[in-house]
Amino acid sequence: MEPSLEAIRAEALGALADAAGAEAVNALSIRYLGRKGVVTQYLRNISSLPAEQRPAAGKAANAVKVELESAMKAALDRLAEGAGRPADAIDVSLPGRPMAPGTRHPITRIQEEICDIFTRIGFDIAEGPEVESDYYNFEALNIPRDHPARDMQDTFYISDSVVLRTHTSPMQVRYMEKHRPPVRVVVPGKVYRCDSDVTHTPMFHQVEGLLVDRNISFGDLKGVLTTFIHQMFDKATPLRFRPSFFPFTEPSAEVDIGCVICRGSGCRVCSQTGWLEILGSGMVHPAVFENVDIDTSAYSGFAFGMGVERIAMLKYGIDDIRKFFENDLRFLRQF
Ligand code: 2U9
Repeated sequence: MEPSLEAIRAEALGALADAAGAEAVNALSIRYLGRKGVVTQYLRNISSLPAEQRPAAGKAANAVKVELESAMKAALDRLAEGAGRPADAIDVSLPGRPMAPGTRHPITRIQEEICDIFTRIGFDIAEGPEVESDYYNFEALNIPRDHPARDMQDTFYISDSVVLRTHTSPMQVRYMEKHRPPVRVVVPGKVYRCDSDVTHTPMFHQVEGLLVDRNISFGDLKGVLTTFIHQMFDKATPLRFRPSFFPFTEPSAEVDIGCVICRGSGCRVCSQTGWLEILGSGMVHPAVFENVDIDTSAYSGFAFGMGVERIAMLKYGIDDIRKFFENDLRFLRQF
């Protein structure tokens, strides 16, 4: 017995649903709709039916033929769409790409290391504006009008009375305006000077400290800075205090450590002296205290300042400061 039109239709659609690729669909198209295909054969056989049955049988068989043709075409379109998927389509089954976690910049690390040592011995941390008034950057710090630091060659001027701060000291003045003694504060941050060579960049980082209380002496300054240097470098690092001058401290001293490269015997880095200058310091000048209304008969204090890049260069043995700012990952990944 010949299969019914409905059985042919169901079988063809079932086989099409299972077809895995374009080749299988084309084979089904030939099997059902080709010259000798099942549907074609069925249509031919209609001519042998009684005349009154032919129109209805022809109409039903043609409808199945059209339905199968369009189902085959739709299946081929679907498969072609899958094969031609754009190359950048996301394949959610692939493992994720690992993200490089990144590291802190060596200058950030050293700056944090310096601040951590001081916070452990009771200092607060304060930060201030990088665009600063002439008053806070110079005037309040007893830096006279004719001082070379005020020259255009040394300072970036925004206007006659506004500068890019040349040190973090202005923030210490601001801090004393808001906090009465006892004051113990370190100020990290970016500072700006018109200077550029292997050991100077127009922007660099400083950490400055200030301690003000009753009965503070130069001995306290020496004790705090010795503790700091022995924690930052090595417990056995030799150091010396050398007389110096800063307008905002009196007396003033620079602090040297035994050369970390040659251990004191003399080399290119320490200019054959065996010593490296590491920070500046001194007892806060009475004129600075007067500007912030601190009674110099009751209080005294000391201050110090250091360049973060210089400390990093000595600690890591780097001979060119510009390496810190070129953002060469081969350099930065070493830290
Ligand atoms: C106030 C009073 C005094 C901070 C000080 C230095 C000495 C010093 C330099 C070292 C290298 C800066 O990075 S550097 O160029 N700093 O030598 N700084 S005493 O004295 C102060 C600060 C604030 C109110």
